[in-house]
Amino acid sequence: MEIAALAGGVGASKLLLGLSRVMDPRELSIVVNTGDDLLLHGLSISPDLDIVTYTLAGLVNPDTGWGFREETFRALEQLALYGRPNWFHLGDRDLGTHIHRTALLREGAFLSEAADSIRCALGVAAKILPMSDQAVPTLIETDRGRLHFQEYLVRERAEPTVRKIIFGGVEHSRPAPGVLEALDRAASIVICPSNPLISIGPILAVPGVRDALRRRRARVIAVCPIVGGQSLKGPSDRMLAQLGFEVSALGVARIYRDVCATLILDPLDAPQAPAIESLGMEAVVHPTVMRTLEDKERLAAKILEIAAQHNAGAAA
Ligand code: FO1
Repeated sequence: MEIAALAGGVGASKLLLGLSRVMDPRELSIVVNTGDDLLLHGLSISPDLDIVTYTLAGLVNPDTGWGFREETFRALEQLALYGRPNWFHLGDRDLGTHIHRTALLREGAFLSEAADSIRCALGVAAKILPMSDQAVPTLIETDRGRLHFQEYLVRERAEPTVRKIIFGGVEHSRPAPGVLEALDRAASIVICPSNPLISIGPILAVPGVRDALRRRRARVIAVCPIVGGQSLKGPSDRMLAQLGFEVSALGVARIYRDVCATLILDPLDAPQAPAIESLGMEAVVHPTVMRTLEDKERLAAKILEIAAQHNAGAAA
């Protein structure tokens, strides 16, 4: 049973690790947000692609959820000595990835080919696809001016008030090779528990992707990233509120209702299930907070159970 997933970074990777352990990972295709990508020190950096790849390779730093475990930062110290910005913490080993990706792109490769090269070298069996081979930077219009997403999140610590989110040049982008095929072929499509606006939003904005999900809406399962009115990771809750969205499972359901038929929400939010169902979605109550490997595998197994039901329903 093939599964496709739409993913941001840290939150998504927890679920993807669970999925890759309870199914044949070769049947898992992951479409990753690249709106967070940035150019720094002349290097092409793709944080979400790397977070997903390092996590599935068992190499991610467990404390941060990004970067390599047991990383050192000697090169960054040296860059700072030369007066270069050091607010984005690039580790020594991580820099190897960025140098390799940048070299491949300079040699004429596409981002999807670079992502595949890194995935294969790190021994990851699941397919990892960037949402697009074209650059679609996520820009945040704030009370302190327009910022690149990483400047907003990391340099400014998500402190500025968000007024608008812009997916730069998205109208000229195309889904990367394999993305639409994976979405069309999958028994189920999983929207990982990532920020709906700045992690999943950019993927859905690539021309053709939202329509692909709408066509397969009955097979789309989203895991709610908001639990008890708070985001599981990062500034999603603040950002949703600043842009006028309700910070709740119901608020997330409203954002996804056109592309998704099933929303998995935490038992803490069970009282919202009837309101979610009145939007024409199925609300499945299941623990979504993933602290341990067992939590990740349990949620992944629940998703496979729903996917199998979808499959059986379609066959009947
Ligand atoms: N997040 C931080 O909060 N601070 C950092 O210095 C930082 C560096 C970094 C380097 C490589 C990488 O792949 C990810 C990194 N992240 C860092 C995470 C990243 O900014 C975000 O978590 C994602 O872009 C959002 O999914």
